[in-house]
Amino acid sequence: MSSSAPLSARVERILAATPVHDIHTHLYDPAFSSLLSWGIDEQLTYHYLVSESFRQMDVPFDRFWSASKTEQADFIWNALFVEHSPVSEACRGVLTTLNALGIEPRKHDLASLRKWFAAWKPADFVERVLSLANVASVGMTNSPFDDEERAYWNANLPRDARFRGALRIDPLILGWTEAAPRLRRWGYAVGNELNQATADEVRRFLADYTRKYGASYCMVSLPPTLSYPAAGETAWLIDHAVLPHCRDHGQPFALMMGVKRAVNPLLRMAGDGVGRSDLTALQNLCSANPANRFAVTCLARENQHELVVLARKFRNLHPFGCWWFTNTPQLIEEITTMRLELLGTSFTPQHSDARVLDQLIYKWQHSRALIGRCLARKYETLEAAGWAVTDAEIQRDATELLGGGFARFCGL
Ligand code: HDL
Ligand code: ZN
Repeated sequence: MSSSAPLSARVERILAATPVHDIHTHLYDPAFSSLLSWGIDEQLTYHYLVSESFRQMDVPFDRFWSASKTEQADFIWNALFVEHSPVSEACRGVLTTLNALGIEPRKHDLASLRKWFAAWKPADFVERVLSLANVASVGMTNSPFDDEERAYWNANLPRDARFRGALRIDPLILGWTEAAPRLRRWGYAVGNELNQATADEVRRFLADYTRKYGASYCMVSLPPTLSYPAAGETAWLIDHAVLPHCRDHGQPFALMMGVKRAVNPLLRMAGDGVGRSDLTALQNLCSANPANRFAVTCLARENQHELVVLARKFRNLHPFGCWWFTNTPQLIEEITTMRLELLGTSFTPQHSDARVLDQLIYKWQHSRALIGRCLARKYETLEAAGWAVTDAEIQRDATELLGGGFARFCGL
């Protein structure tokens, strides 16, 4: 397509053709077979749809949770697709995914959809999805505290290099009382007292699992109440173990700020909520630790502008993603435009957070379209000021936004 083509079409073409490095998902290497989630029932029982379906059906919680995955999917399909229009982002995502896979959802009932998915070999389906989504790599969420996952790592299975490790350490820094005895059982001589000897052993634990899981960064999700500096175990472990570990390994510390866990425990994984964080904690982290790098996403819409302004003040702060409840077309456009207008291209607009492999298709089709729309609008204003962008420049920007900038920030 020549440069005389409409700008929006050039941007759309280049973004679609640029493989994305998805920096945060809950997907696993296909070798971790029981942990890799895929197929129509997994898509429909995604916790986003679970919470939405309870609003449209009067199934008692314990009746739902005691049902099979298939029956749960039946409940959800009926409540959100048959009895009501599937206009939510997560519902639309199922339809986008089926459509991209060549299925006309209106012409199928769940039984025939299940038959269609059952015909796939997992390895072939992985290739199909990664190709359709044009995803070059998938950042996993690897928790040393997840026993089922630990067993797969201990089995030393041949790994798919496209599935990249990331060390998830919520239990370590948010639940030290429960984590300390587990570290001791794993051979790390941490005491109950937070002193240098304990810090050294926590750092040895982080280094061992960074190496074992091939992690390119450490990540934690944080409550809106996080304060820093502060007394208490969380700030102490961050200061004395996590940040020195990240400096030793030249890795960023990834913070996902503002989650309120178990707002409604009856919804189980679907029961988490959002709270506005006091980003003074982030300001203090960036300011007090200039040799550390922080990749940060915030869950509250109200935190987005302050996060961007903080990123203007601290070059060791890299905003990323429209996370979870902000992963909607309206908020992706708002947040991405805000970031472009205040940070240029020095941020990472999206991660998928996919839990089900198939979701990579819709999460990236929807986000590429929105990122492209925001970018094209900015390029149009440049052209109006006499600065016509070339395809090569659009490609450079797309590569940076779709994971190249984050890779550089990670020192990869
Ligand atoms: O803590 C996280 O990484 C969140 O992404 C949660 O896993 C959440 O349940 C989720 O999947 N959000 O998209
Ligand atoms: Zn996540």
